[in-house]
Amino acid sequence: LSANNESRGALVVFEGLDRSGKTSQCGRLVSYLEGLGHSVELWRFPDRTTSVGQMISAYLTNKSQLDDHTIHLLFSANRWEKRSMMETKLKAGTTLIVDRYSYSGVAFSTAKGLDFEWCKAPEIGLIAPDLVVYLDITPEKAAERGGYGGERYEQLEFQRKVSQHYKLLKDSSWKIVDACQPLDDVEKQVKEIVLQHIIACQKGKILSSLWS
Ligand code: 2DT
Repeated sequence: LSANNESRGALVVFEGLDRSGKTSQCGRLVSYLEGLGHSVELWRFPDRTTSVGQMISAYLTNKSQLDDHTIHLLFSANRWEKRSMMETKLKAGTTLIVDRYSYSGVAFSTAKGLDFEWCKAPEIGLIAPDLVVYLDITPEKAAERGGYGGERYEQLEFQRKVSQHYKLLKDSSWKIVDACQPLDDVEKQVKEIVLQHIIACQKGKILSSLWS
């Protein structure tokens, strides 16, 4: 995507089961990086603010029913509609901390029984994260954490399947963090890993595309 050696922001994605702590860790990390003077933004997928995002939100809150393939493609479209803004921000030097990305897309849809390669196909060409922080927790432990909300997918049996499918997506950009540790310990590890990657991107690490 970029053939030059210019400093850029890092694309850091958080993945993990529901209740693994992604949202709190992303928030803490962004405050920390801002405090250090970094240019940083917190993003999340699905982005429910767009018109595609509103269709996704209606589906997740059980206000609408959609075929499994259809909703899969909407989640992907929701990333595609943000792709060029993502590239612009990264090239302008802003680090993006992203709560869920294509890995959620594939893990959740394959957990429903859709074909793995079919699920990956619409993600091809999106920007590849520099780092995926996987907050690792067993579905049972996650369920103990104050329970799930009422959205579709927030059920123990389904989360077990998602957990198995996430494991098939692990690649060299992944760092697995034990999310059963106290929040402060998770936070400390996350900060260290992320800072290393931000530095690599400042030194001109090339942006690449999914899936490689
Ligand atoms: P939140 O609870 O984090 O808002 O997620 N999901 C998410 C998918 O099935 N496919 C995707 O591509 C993405 C990004 C995971 C809402 C739910 O949507 C699921 C949980």
